[in-house]
Amino acid sequence: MTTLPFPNDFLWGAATSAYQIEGHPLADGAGPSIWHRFVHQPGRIAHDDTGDLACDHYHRFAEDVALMADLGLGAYRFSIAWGRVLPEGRGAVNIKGLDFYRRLTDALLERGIQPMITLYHWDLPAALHDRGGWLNPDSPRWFADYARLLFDALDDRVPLWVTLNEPWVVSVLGYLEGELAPGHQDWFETPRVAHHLLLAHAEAVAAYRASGRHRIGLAVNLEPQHPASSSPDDQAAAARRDAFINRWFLDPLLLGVYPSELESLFGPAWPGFADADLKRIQCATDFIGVNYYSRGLVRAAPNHPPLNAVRISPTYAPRTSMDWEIYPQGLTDTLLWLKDRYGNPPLYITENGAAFDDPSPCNGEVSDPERVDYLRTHLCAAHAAITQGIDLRGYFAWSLLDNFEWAQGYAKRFGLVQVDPLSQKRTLKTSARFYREVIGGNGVAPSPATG
Ligand code: PNW
Repeated sequence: MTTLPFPNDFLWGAATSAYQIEGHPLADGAGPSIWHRFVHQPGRIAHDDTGDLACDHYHRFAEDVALMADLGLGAYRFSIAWGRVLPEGRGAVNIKGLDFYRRLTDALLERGIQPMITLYHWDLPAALHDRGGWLNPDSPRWFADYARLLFDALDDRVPLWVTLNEPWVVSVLGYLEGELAPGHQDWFETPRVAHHLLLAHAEAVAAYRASGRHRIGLAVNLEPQHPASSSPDDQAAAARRDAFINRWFLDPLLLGVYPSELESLFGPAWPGFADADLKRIQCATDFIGVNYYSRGLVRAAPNHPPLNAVRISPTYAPRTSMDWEIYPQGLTDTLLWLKDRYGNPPLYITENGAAFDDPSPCNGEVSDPERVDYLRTHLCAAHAAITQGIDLRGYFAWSLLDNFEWAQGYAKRFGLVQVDPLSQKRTLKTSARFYREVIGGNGVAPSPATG
């Protein structure tokens, strides 16, 4: 069988986030998050689903860690709910909340699974939101204080840290489009939130340099932007969207400047930022985490400020049940673009995966050939970029479990493992078995037919 081999020390993992899987968001003294509030506003989430129970991982983490071991995972990326550890977001520590993450970390290490901890996957403590949240210039310091607490508690056992998950999604879907918590639609707020998130990352990295002994990075969502037609308007729209999505956070972090396009896009809503801030933001980050799902096919749309561009779903192309085009080549292109533009930084694919309408279990297994195909083609795409010299250290499938897919609730399922929302029963999908073989062989066969 022809298999494409991955580097010897390549890390094979799967990813989740706290609010999406844990359930019991107020248990043991935890403070509510903006997500807890948001889901309890009627009409915000499909079917008014909530994360109140989610995958009940808060109680079932030992079973879930056993599942990970069964799949042969070498690493697991999870996030910490800030409000479990600091119910008010700052100040008094809730030891029971911290203990949950200590027990989870130890359970992983006992099975030889390396933890990668994301400090912020969107669940800001509501108490901090009431003080302005990410709009408050003190927010980077709040975040760094919280980060320092976790470094002190867990860095002796945790080799990989991610400060923020997808600051673009936090800023744009949370503060401009309003689809995610806190549900604002204000383009004066958006660039300020983005700036404070970049400063928060920088402050946390600075705190890590003082005491941390391992590696810390940032996870960003990236997608190549292609014009939907050869018209100059569509081409210009795709270029704007590239600056807006792919370069907004990475240019200041790695090159020390915001893309100049942003100022013209936001016009009067773009604040001037101090040079000292930009100096602070351009900080040594040990790796970039890449969350890759699809590409953007972009059409000019004059009535859609600030971008005047929209992403369309090509009806002729294969799509997932999120309506996202399946476009593996875009992963190779994204990884090579990172190498060329930013000088070959160390990379992890911190998320990659797909939602499909899976069937019910049959003979103890869930058949999901489309997800197997998605994973196979994207792993081949990652391999192609490795052969062209990128420094890719690991791959994390999104997601280990079917979970709470934000505004889509439980309707969209990304898991390698099916979770029945009523019985909480976990059932392996074919894709989980496929991934176990990839991990076992440290490589991927390009097509089942050649096997
Ligand atoms: C990521 N976009 O979100 C998140 O990190 C996960 O929590 C989430 O479950 C997963 O992708 C699947 O949606 C994204 O519009 C949400 O470009 C939206 C976009 C990208 C990523």
